[in-house]
Amino acid sequence: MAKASRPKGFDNLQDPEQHLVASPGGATHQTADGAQGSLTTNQGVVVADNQNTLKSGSRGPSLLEDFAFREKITDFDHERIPERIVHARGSSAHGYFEVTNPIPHLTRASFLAEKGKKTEVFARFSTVAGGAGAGDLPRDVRGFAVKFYTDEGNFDLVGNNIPVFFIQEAIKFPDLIHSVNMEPDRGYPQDATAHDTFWDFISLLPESMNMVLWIMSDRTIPRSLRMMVGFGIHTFRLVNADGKSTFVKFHWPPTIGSASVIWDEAAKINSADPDFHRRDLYKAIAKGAFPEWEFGVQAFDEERAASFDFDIFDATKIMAEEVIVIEVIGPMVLDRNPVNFFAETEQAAFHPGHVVPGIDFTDDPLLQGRPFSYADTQISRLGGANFHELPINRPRCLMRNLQRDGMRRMDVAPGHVAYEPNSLDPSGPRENPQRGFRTFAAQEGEGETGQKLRLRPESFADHYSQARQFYRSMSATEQRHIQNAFAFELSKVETPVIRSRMLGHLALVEEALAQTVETAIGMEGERAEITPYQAPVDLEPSPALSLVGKAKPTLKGRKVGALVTDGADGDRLEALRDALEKEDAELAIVAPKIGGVDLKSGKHLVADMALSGAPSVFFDAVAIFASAEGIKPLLKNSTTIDWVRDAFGHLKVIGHTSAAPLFAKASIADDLDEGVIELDARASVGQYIDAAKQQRVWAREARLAESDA
Ligand code: HDE
Repeated sequence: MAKASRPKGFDNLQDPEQHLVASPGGATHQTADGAQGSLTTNQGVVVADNQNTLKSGSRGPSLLEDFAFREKITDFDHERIPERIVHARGSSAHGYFEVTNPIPHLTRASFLAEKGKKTEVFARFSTVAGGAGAGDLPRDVRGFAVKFYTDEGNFDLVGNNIPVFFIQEAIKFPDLIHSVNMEPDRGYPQDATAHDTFWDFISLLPESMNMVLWIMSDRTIPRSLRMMVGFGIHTFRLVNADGKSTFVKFHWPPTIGSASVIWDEAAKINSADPDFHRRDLYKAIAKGAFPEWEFGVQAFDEERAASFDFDIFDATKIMAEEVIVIEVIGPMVLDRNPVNFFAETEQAAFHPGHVVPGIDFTDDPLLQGRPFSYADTQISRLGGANFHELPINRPRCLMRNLQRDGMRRMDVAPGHVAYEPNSLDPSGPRENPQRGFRTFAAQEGEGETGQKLRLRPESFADHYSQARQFYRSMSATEQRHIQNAFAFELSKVETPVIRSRMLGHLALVEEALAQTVETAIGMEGERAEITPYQAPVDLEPSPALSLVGKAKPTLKGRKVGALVTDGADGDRLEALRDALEKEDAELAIVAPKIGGVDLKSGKHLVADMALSGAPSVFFDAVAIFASAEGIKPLLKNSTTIDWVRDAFGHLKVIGHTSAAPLFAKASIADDLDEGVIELDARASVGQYIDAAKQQRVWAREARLAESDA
């Protein structure tokens, strides 16, 4: 902002030598002289005094006449709108989707069919269970909702970061959500599945077993929203210009790879920084490290669909990548933060019923229930049917129709008629059979079609085989994490019969899993016997399901924390910084005090974070740059000991200079392994980078587990 246009009084706030003088009202006065910087009421009246209410005498009662005060407080009183009934806590960003490999053979949707076409998008990521102010790292599914503002209307793909769902039928959704929500009599837990009502419901719902295996895996504690895979879940239908239909599943793998935190980290991050994911997304975009995904589809025709050993309309099942490959259509890049959280993130109205020509529904009974629900909820959340007029929800293409009026209508519709057909307004909007949305004329089912039935098809009845396949596709580490997650969650369940029922289900998934969990929670021999409707079969494992197996060796978008003491060797630190920059990774300097440290060279190093507010759980890998003298005060400090012990226990690569006394204090000196690297020469920086690119020292976990046993 040019200095001249800055409101008078701001200058002293920019001045490091500032000297603020308070008024009797307590505030430092900031006033404007021209109309430009003036504060006004909603009616545009310039406010002369924003510090004091109108009173009868300076110490007398306030006057009702003070319209500026009343307006300000009334606005404030009504600032909140109802939060979303699910997915209340979310973070979002703007960006674009660009077609690099068009799919006109599959769809006529222009935003997918034309090479080079760029479409504006708005993506919102969310947790499901917690309220808008809950923490970012509970064990929970993450929402992955994207609004594509296409030139043929808005398409909303409202997905999750897990490719299957808990239930097969829309009518069960309120029950599912009521079971996971805080328990109605006691009002807790705020955002966790680890409680009786959730596991009671799940243990009575065999169709949820596949999803339950996924949510007990590390997918539900993502390292970053930028590193989550998105899935459309349902089978959708694409229709090309010749009217040919193809089934698809939508996918968004992140280009920097997918990664999760460890459960102990999740708990610690949630308390040290409940906004960990939101902050990470915002900061990455602000500094130009734009999150990116490859948007693609698994496509298959009706004939192929009939050959699978599960029903493609059953949302509790995955389509293995080994069976149908993902065809990448192009990148989705998020390159702009919202300007106003409320106007954009809070007021965004996603809706699976928002489809464009070339994209169509299928008979998945879960998908069928969604288009009704999403419009309905916006009416109470956003105060009426005109939510499409809010800037974040408006289509970017021309929108004209004869729908009128209603609460909060903002458009001023011109014209004499609001009906069709009409002869009075020949230039008014008319249907367009060529360009318009036409529902695909699907041949509905066989046999039972035409009868009104409340029935679940037999083809939806295998509830355990894919859960078993998921478990068997995991690495040993991932299997251990699933076992631990079940043990943790079931230990929080207070009613023993619920635990017994879950053990019975786990035995149907995998006997060894049930046994490990049983032992871990001390309930050997207390398993309920469950007779499945359909006995599970052994499916081929799908290696693509393992996050660890699929991890990319990269540091791109990752954050390394360097704990630096007074007297540390700055050259080593700079060598690491250079190497990390080449990998597109970030280095954060953590110092005992936020004021920074004095390096060996005498140079002062400014800190990014103070040790007390930057536990090592914030970082993907760490380094310690110490000096023999500088480390001494830290040896007496439990925060430092925790920093190092946690970094080691969370399987991080640790680079260091002169940190041996700290390892001894943290009781890890005897366990140091290939992931602890002394940064004594330039070559060792390369070694550190190679090790850190592997994300974690997984072998350490097995070793530590063994030594614990
Ligand atoms: Fe949603 N869901 N849902 N859902 N859902 C909502 O809509 C609902 C389902 C998902 O960032 C609500 O605007 C029903 C599956 C996401 O704003 C509500 C059923 C999947 C978001 C609603 C489902 C989702 C929502 C709450 C069973 C994964 C957040 C506020 C038929 C594919 C979108 C709102 C955002 C939000 C209802 C099932 C994902 C109440 C009835 C399956 C990511 O309308």
